[in-house]
Amino acid sequence: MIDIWGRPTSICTQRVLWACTELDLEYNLTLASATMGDQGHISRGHAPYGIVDTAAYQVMNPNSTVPMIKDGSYTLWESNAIVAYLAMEYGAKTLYQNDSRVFSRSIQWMAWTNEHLEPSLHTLVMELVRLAEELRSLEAVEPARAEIARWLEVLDRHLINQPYVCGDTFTLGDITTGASVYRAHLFDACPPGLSNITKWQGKLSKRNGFLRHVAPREFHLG
Ligand SMILES: N[C@@H](CCC(=O)N[C@@H](CS)C(=O)NCC(=O)O)C(=O)O
Repeated sequence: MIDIWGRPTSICTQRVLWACTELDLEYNLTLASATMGDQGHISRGHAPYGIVDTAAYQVMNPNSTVPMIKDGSYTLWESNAIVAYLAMEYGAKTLYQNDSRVFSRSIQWMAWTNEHLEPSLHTLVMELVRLAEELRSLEAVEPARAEIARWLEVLDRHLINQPYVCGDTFTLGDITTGASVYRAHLFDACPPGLSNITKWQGKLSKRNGFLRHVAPREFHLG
């Protein structure tokens, strides 16, 4: 049994939970966060789940962020590292065909997602949903959408000749990238006409891990 600390509204936690579902892994999820709770963000007066600011948690994750996992005595933070660990440990064949080139190509797209999509997605989720209205900077919204759109055009061109980010088969790379692109779509940052992305998202949207951990709109817009 793997212990996971996180929250359903965290895109980084969603990656880990989706990977567990792909791999049929049993896990125990402890809700944890310094900024979000059941009702929403702390800036709107809501109580956070907590735990991340305790000394016991910080020994395992000095960043006080989520997600984090504990598998036996092994602790790990950084969601893409966690997804990579789960794939190597429990699903090399399932999530990267046990092929180091496919694994590295997956990591390439996971890093691309963090580098090019996540900062602007963070802006959108904070400014449009999470922050109390008096704290929002709405002038940041359109530049964030434009930045995401620019990179999604790169991804769309990449998907012209292949159904998944690493080729013909679903991999861990599709988990991280797919969840973030879904969020971009919910925040109107996905320009019309990117038909290869639409086809790819259509395939991802049928997977159990996506349906359970990423698809619910309230995980992004709540
Ligand atoms: N790059 C890190 C980011 C970690 C991070 O900032 N996580 C967010 C949630 S996606 C967080 O902990 N937010 C503050 C909180 O919930 O207390 C990862 O991928 O795990």
